[in-house]
Amino acid sequence: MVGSNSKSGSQEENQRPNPDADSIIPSEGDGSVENIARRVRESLSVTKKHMFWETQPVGQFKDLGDTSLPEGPIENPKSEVKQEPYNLPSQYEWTTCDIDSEETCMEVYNLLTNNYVEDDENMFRFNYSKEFLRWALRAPGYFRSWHIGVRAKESKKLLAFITGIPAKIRVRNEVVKMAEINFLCVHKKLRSKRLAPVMIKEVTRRVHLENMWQAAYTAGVVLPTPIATCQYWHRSLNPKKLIDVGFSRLGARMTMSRTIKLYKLPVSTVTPGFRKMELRDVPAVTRLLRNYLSQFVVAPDFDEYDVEHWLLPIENVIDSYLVESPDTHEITDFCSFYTLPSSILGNQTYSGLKAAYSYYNVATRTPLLQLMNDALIVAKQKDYDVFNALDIMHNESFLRELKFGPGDGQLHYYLYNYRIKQALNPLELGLVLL
Ligand code: MYA
Repeated sequence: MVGSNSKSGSQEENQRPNPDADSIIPSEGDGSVENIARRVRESLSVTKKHMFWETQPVGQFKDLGDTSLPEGPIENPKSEVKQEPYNLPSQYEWTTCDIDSEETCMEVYNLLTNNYVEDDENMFRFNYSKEFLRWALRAPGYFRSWHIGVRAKESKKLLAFITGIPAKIRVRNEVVKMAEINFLCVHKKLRSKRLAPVMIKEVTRRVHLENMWQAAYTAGVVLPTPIATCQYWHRSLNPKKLIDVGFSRLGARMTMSRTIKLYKLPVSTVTPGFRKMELRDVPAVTRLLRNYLSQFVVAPDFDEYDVEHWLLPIENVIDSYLVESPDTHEITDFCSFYTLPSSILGNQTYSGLKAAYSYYNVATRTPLLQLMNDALIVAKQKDYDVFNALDIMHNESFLRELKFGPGDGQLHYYLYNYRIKQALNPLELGLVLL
């Protein structure tokens, strides 16, 4: 999961005719008020007490820099796993959410639509679609018991949610069966009552019951201890709307018409043999992807079932394109993005933002820059307002040139019960969580 609803950074933005790297990258040296505030917040987080997280088998801030600690599992599997659920305050009860049920899926959708992740200024809130939730939660080999809700005992209203799905994740040379934890959400009226720790303990217990002992997750907040901290970048496709709704700002010395011209894209893709992925492409795409992901320190270990589930196109959920050589019919390149709209809070004209998020991209023959430009062109054809990408994998090589601008959101990656000696550079990460 994304865990961070980022919008375009407030610095100069990238609405310049020829954005040059030095002028638009905030990175460490950026002195904008937002970035200074964020760095102060983050340094405070490291000294903050974490009553719950300090009790968990995760990297602890006090151990930062202690290279004597070994990499790998922090604690051994337990010989016995608690059989009964954790206790909730008496007015609430556990429920297992059957995402196949239209009614339950609607309840989850409504809870998240009204209470899930917002940006720092509360202008946008993620609005995962029901189809997306079904796709995200019905992963190969999924356990229904890992889709956990909390209801009010009396009214039966769904008030909180957390999910896990099984995944094989490779850390260096070790493939580990993990849970990917996502969609942790507590109704706004029930915040700060320490419900989240109980939910995390309960999902942990249910993961342990399936004999899995590690997990991966992402969040916009700093917790003990990120294995990597990444940044979102945004490529305007509909700059006028993005500026009108406050997602981005008009750059200095820029007019609206110059901005629109700057972000204009060709009407059709340029790479010969560029087409939508089909079921028959699963073996070739799996080979491409496995080979590509093998270079990263942390990456999923995808087999053909995973590729079929995670990459075969589903309208308004996941888009995948590839390049089939017109001569040899070999599949040489691949790109994909998922659809995650955000609700626009309190705007008279617009209610939603249609955002594409870069997923997995592999270029072996076509330059990655050209492949991603074609992805932008398809996203524009499909009426997306913005195309987002993290600075992970090889994404940095195309972000600036394709006129992405840095966002104000950071995304921290975490592993549960697995120590990494040193924080990773985003370039070493080959994992995208939804
Ligand atoms: S990230 C998306 C998280 N969701 C949102 O941001 C939606 C909007 N916010 C909310 O719904 C609530 O604010 C949430 C917290 C539910 C986030 N990850 O109950 P509290 C710690 C982990 O009083 P609330 C995603 O889905 C916080 O530091 N912990 O707080 C991945 C404090 O602990 P400590 C978090 O605000 C989730 C404690 O909770 C997060 O009412 C991965 C306070 O609890 C967070 N995002 O509710 C979960 N935010 O005192 C971990 C706050 O120690 C999975 N907290 O600082 C771990 C692996 C489990 C499986 C293991 C298997 C082996």
